Amino acid sequence: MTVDTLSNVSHLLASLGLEADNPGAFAGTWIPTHGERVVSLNPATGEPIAAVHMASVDDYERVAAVSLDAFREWQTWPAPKRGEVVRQLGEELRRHKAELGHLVSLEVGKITSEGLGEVQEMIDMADLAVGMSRQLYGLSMHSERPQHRMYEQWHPLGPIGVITAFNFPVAVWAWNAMVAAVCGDSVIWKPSHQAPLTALAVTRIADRVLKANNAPPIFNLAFGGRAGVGERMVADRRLPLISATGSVRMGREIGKVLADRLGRGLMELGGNNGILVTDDADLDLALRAVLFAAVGTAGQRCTTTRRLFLQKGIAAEMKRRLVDAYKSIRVGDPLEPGTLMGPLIDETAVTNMLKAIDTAQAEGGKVLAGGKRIDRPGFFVEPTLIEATVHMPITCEETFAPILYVFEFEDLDEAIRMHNSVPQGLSSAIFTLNMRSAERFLAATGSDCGIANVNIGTSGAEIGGAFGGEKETGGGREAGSDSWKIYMRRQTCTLNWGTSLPLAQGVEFKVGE
Ligand code: UN1
Repeated sequence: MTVDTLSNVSHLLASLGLEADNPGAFAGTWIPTHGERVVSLNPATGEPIAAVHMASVDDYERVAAVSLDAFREWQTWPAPKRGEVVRQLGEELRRHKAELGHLVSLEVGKITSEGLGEVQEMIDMADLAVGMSRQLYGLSMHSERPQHRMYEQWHPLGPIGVITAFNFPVAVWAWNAMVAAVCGDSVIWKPSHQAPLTALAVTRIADRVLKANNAPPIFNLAFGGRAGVGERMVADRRLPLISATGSVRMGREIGKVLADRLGRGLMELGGNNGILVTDDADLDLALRAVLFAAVGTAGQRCTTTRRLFLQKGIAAEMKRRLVDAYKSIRVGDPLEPGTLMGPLIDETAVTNMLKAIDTAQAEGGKVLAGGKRIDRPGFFVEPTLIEATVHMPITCEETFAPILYVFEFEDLDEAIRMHNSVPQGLSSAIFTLNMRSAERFLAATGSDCGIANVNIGTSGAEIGGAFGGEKETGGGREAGSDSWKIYMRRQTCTLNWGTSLPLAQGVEFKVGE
């Protein structure tokens, strides 16, 4: 089915098995929920799409019990067999890419190509996880004792709690769920308050694949509030790992609860990502990259470029070109071809953006482009460029909106200092054609972020690498590389196949001599 044939919303919902009113809890089957009714709005019009009934804490208990049982069985499946189920899930998502991408656009306002990209990110994660299912390697070590063998192995961990945000309503679940599944874990998903429908649609698809394979119900869902389901889930000792994407404030609250029960946390929190552009940079490339990274997804990615550092020699020209480009960005219906920027997610997001612009101006910033709400239904704003200095406190904050603060610098050391002076540490980039400048940025004394790019913007990371950031971004790593390790428990095994009992460190303990 193509996007064109799905222009009718009820047709789209029906094609994904959704109704006008939906239960917001899945525990191997959809269960009646007892919480508040939440209407998911189309941020491009402010109109309702469909409603979901939240799970209560009691509903959550049912979900958790089913997830624990599912885990107990699933952990006994060989990892490559688990991978085969994930492979089929990837295939099923491929089949539904158009509808799911369209629903992402409708529910969170992403432009068509980004809505489809979001689904592609899930498919890519499935493919990656299938490969991982045969590569969950442990090391073997040389024992210091004769006739001993020492090695480590990785076992499934348990039911994993996954809390996602509206801006990547399904891809971030896939980062966690696909990997957790091949690792032998079950997943309880608490999707965003602002994007429950895409989560429901994906859970339906995943459930079909599990049932077709006679697999236990490892992909469950509890759509609930932060207070209530969220708090219960984070405090739930049956869940050895909580993976949470959201604000620094949310991460701090979760971190405290996890610290108290000594649970594992995988945090992907705020970013305040910067791009440095040096005098020798390819400015055409830099301009295109800054635009996608600062304006794409209406500035609502954790990897969005929020700070731009321009070297003095090119600063005036880059600003001029940026102002022209900002004025020509097509803002509007995200599903219309040619639109580059859709709406913000809701009214609060608009208010927060306008407040940040006011604060920036009060702190001495100068608006170079944009700065206003667009007068039409929905939550549309102008992409905004603000000339700033690092002494403005607002530039240390993440405002989830398309505001780009522009700074100037003389030399690279100064730029790196300015760049690293914020509390967040997710993504970073430098535009330069000078090898020394590039390496300076990537050195240990360079960018302090979890992601550092050269001649590429801060957003749009590939899933093959480990994704996450340092400092207040929370330190978690998801998706590729060896991120799978957090979803498993490591066991160090030492096996004595000899006839004596030598002790490590040369300790003697001879009983009866
Ligand atoms: C997020 O905004 O929470 O690198 C994740 C990117 C995307 C993921 C963003 N692949 O921009």
